[in-house]
Amino acid sequence: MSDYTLYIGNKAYSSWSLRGWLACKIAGIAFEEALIPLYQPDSRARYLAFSPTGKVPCLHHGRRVIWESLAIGEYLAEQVPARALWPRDGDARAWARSIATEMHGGFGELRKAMAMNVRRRFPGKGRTAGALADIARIVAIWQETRARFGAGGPYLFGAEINLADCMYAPVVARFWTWQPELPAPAQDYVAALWAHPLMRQWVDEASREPWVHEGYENPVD
Ligand SMILES: N[C@@H](CCC(=O)N[C@@H](CS)C(=O)NCC(=O)O)C(=O)O
Repeated sequence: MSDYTLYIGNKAYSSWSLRGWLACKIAGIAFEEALIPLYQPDSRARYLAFSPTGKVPCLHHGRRVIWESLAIGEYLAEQVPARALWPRDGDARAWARSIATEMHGGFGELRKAMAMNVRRRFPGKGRTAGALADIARIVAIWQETRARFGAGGPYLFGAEINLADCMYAPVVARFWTWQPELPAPAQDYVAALWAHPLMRQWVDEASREPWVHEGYENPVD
């Protein structure tokens, strides 16, 4: 039995879980996946039993508990240095950490207006002024990152996805669902990450989940 356990929420909706799960996958660790659905009467109590914040994702490694998606990424980068979860080049690594942290702490308007639901498409909806402002900044981040560091492949830092891509993966999922207008380079990045085998696996598993939460199924505008 693996001594890593990753606690996550519904694959259809849990954007933070997707980040933690992708980080575990690209780290190449063997881990048990404990999916505990959100929005059930007992969800809060169940989450508090494994996570001090009562939130997912949460990684257990032996006696260690690591919560917060970015902390999980940092922990795995330290545990599995051979995998280069952050870029090896110092300039690229500083940049990657900055854009990952900007995602972790920001873009609340986008998150509010365009929730992640990898099973549904709501083209043209959710375009609040705040969401559009967040999208403009994200497009600029992607464009500049790819221009500086992405020459070797379709992802932010080239040929392989790293922790920065993990942090932006739920944004890619949101863009697939809500289809905001994007310049071609951003569309290309969305298409590349959406087609990545790990994203395909996540979406496929989400499509087989039984749980439906109305809050994610009916856009207001
Ligand atoms: N900043 C946290 C956010 C975690 C988070 O908000 N997770 C949501 C699911 S996507 C959650 O657990 N919600 C349950 C709750 O708030 O009761 C992280 O990076 O992991």
